[in-house]
Amino acid sequence: MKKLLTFAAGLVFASGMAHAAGQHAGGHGNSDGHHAMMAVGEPGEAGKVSRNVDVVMRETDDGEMIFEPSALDVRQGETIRFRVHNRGELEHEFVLDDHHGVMEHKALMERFPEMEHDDPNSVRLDSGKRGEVIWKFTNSGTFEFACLIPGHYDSGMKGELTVTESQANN
Ligand SMILES: [Cu+2]
Repeated sequence: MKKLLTFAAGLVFASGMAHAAGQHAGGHGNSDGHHAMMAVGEPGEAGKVSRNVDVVMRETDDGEMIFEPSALDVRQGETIRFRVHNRGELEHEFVLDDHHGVMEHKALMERFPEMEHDDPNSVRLDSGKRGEVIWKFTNSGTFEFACLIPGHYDSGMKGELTVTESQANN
């Protein structure tokens, strides 16, 4: 049941996003089109990683939940391996998306707290665990990374991800 819900949710996000952004680039004729059409980019290949970026997730003594660093900068065209480490006491996740996608996903997680998603733009980790997301940033713009486990985003688990337009066309 969880898998079905996850899959259905992905379709809802994708169609909502496509309509909102009016995007037509990419994804046509691709059976995995709902990922390929994401504004933030597409799943990256391990063999094409240009850079590793370390991200820590944890709670603070004064009750916040945070990502370190709290903002990330990449260049358009880069494939990044995000090496995510949950150094907190609670379960956390790292999700990459545009603001619209994050808000939709957040609302869904609040309605279905048991929902699990193993999409390539996210990794969910138990306390003390490490994981990674390999992602290719095909579009420039301002995006987000977030933890959408209910309550966490509003406790501070969000950050801005800026993708700078590449000078050389690669
Ligand atoms: Cu969290």
